[in-house]
Amino acid sequence: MRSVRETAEVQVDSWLTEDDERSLANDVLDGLTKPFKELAPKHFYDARGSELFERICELPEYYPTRTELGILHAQAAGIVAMTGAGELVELGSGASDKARLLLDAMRDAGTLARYIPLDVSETVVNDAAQILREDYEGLRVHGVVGDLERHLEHVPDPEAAPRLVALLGGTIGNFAPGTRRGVLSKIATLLGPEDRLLLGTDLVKDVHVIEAAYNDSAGVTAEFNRNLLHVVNRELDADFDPEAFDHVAFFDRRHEWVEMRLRATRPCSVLIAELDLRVEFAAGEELRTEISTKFTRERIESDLEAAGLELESWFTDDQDLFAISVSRLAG
Ligand code: AVJ
Repeated sequence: MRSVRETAEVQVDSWLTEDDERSLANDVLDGLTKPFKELAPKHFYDARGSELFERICELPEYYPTRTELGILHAQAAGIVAMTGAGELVELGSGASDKARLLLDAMRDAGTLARYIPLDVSETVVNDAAQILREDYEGLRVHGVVGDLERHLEHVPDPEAAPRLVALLGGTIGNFAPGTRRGVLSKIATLLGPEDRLLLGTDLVKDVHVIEAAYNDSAGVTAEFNRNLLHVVNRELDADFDPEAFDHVAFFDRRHEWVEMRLRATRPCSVLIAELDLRVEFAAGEELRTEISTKFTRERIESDLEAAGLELESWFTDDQDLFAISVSRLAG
């Protein structure tokens, strides 16, 4: 006889293929041979990069994480009451402290059934699955290891309870406007009529506040930025001297985004052995490593609308630093 235990079950599916493992190689080949060199920010997050990002979140200058947590803390119960949600789909889940606030609210409301974290890091998904299953009795976890630009169709179908699909932390701000609309449209396909999208976005504000958040005095963001070169060195057998690059971060008012760059302080000739590629940097030449968009409510509403979504609630902090919007399929 098979013993049936009344405990939660965990399932984790990985959709990453060998091609995806080549994605750094492809991005480096493409990005470092462009007239203005660039690399995608998703490659920051190896183990050391993830650790540095967690340290960034604790810096006094870096307001987004703690502000978003404060908003969630204040609003989670209301959001769950308003939606009746019993399932959380978290895209780019990372460390699961934000998920916990929503799962707590669902547990308190008696609706909690399932958690579906999606992240490119298998470790992140496995760890979240393991820890949350232990902490929430009866919770089922169905993890998806994949890229939110390409693997959303592998998010399991909804069950009876309404779901919240959450894209928090301001991650959506990493995408350029056109890509962003595509991502939001794909996310909309995960929603049924009773489901909601929770989107965390950093807001346009005093440029000094924004720029300080990306130029912290302890230099953690600079290390995080340079870590990208360590990733390329290790993964593609390259010989970047990360110390030859300065961290640059500034707010571009016209595009309303922060740009992070790495600036060569001297001429650098870099061999990327695995790609059989030599890349030359002139002294002062810059490599763009990230954009981080700062939003207005109008911009979010129009992006949502373009994706077939309708803004339902707008939650912010008392200084209007950061916002969590709740939206649903346009009726
Ligand atoms: C994780 C993309 C939201 O854009 O603020 C923090 C990453 N980069 N400091 C952001 C980041 C530099 C962060 N996101």
